[in-house]
Amino acid sequence: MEKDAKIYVAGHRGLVGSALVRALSAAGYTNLVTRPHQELDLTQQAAVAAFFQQERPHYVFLAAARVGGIWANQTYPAEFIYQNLMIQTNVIHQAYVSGVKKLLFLGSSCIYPKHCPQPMKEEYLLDGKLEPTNEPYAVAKIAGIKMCQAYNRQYGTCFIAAMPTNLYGLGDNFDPLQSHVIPALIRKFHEAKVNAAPEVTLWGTGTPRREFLYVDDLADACLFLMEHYHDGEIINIGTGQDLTIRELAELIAGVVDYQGRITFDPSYPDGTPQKLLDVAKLHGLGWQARTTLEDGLISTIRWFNALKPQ
Ligand code: GFB
Repeated sequence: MEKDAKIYVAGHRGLVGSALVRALSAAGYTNLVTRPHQELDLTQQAAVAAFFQQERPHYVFLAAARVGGIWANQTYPAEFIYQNLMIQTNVIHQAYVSGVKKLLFLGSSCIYPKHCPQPMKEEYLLDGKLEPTNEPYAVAKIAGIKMCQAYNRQYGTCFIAAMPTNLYGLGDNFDPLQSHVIPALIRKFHEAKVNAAPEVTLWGTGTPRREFLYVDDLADACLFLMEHYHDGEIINIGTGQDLTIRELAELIAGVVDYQGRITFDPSYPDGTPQKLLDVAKLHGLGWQARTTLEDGLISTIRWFNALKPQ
């Protein structure tokens, strides 16, 4: 990507999009195009077509999506499948129509089967049944992958698709119900400490294993892939390391300095038993995550505390 190339970051106010804007700006890219949701609703076909005709970006990072944790996925399945299908279909199609040089579509590690061998290699896509808690979201993301590949095959586009593992970091959603596990736990432990609560109850059994990537590392990987990856096959982005939700909870409680009891409520769903990406392909290209989970948590908690003073 030339430093003055016009680059559209779709979803620039979200966790991923805002990290992409930080990374692109820091790397000296000067011609970024963004639109807040109030000005451009990406679920609206005509509005997206008009935007692409007007702006004609050279490169697109497609980070706009309806996302949420396990509860949000279970509670709003229709919104998750509808909004994601609409957003990605409109953006990918208009990127083709307006002659975008290259597009990066962001999927998710939940596209892999529920009982996938671990770590999950790219080739396991569509090898088995999906995890029911997020099937509508995963189906939308799989449609996005297949759409990129179909357009590449039929129209000769260069649309690449990367699958990040569970993400966290600055700009995350800390809603107690709708968020992913890391922001939820940061908030729960923070509030328990402030209120001197003797116990914090978390969802599920605490035994599922998850891999977490700091969102600024993800943004770095996305820029790297825009420069160095031109293949239509999907590529995983992760750290290659996982831990149990209980271990994660103990780590976050330690950073927040919460000393009460941690209990689990198994009436809440666990989701997939393990989600660990095989990152050999990405490592082979020369990219590796830099931020340890502990350092990433410290930065995220600092950001959260600045946002919500006690
Ligand atoms: O991050 P999370 O919501 O999503 O939950 P998934 C991860 C694990 O943490 C689950 C447990 O086993 C939860 O039961 N957990 C414990 C909690 N306490 C809490 C809590 O207070 N809040 C939350 N949210 N979880 C999502 C998918 O799955 O992963 C999305 O639903 C997406 O589609 C995302 O792919 C990356 O890892 O289970």
